[in-house]
Amino acid sequence: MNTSNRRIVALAGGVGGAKLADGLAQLLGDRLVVVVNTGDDFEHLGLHISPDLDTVMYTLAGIANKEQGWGLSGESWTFMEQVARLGGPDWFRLGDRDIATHAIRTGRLRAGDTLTAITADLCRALGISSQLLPMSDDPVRTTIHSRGRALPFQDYFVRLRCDVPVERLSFEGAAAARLNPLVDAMRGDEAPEAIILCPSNPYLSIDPILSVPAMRGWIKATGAPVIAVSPIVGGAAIKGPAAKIMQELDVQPSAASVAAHYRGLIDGLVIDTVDDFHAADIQAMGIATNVTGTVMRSIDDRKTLAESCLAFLQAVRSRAR
Ligand code: FO1
Repeated sequence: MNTSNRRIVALAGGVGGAKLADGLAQLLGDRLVVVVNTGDDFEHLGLHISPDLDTVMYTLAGIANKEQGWGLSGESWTFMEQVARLGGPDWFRLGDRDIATHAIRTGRLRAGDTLTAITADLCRALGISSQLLPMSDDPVRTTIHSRGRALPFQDYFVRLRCDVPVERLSFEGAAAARLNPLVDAMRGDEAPEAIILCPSNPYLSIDPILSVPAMRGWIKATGAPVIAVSPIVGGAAIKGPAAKIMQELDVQPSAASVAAHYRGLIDGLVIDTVDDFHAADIQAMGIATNVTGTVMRSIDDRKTLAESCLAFLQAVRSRAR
């Protein structure tokens, strides 16, 4: 039984990350801080869109569209129908109710509020007790380099449906981006008890967070045990292009490759039971393993995986002592 009141930090991007964050939120409530990727953010139809912040926010609020993997459940699309009728860009679809989030966020950003403050207010309005923090209040934009072209993230992901080979990724603006001040403040007595890298795409969702220059130093300085959950199960991604990108970058899509990707940063990796045979190789990298079911089909699965992560963190921590 964990009786500590210290916070647990989860790093998360899209759907997989949001699901585990939800499981952790069910167990931890206001002890959970989710640091969210904003490398996917962009401006569309004059609105500032923060897809990963919204995916995590809607998931924790229980209002996410589960089939689609983004946006709100029970959504209507009259705005998009009219955009299409007027000949506007309709490749990136904004639902009628979803637009309320983007309009409020955009207006407040233009008035000088920070993404952190706006996110906190949106979460409060949606009854979320966990804290969601953008990785930085400064702009960082994930860019895909393919066949001599530099593609903004949503062009690659939505407009081109990831159907071009990834040769390299860059995170524009990262060099100048400051760590979210509320993350930076979690030091000393306020340092988190543990850090969890959610089963988000390592290249598209977690690397942008780690690209913020002060992020890795902050993680080390907390002294907290760090674990990750592999988003690669049986050589394939549960959702999204992670395995495809790994192949394009000449990396074998496997849980062992995820361990190698995070080597030096993580103390432990949660892998699926079907990947049990990778455990010895991962342990040889100095990374502890926890083999369990990692595919989250139901809301209960999210909580079960979160429980397994918290138990694993206890074991990793006592190993380090
Ligand atoms: N993903 C799509 O595949 N098609 C869309 O039209 C789309 C619209 C959209 C609108 C708001 C939002 O917050 C997310 C949206 N997404 C859409 C998802 C998003 O592009 C990606 O899932 C993430 O950026 C990757 O994590």
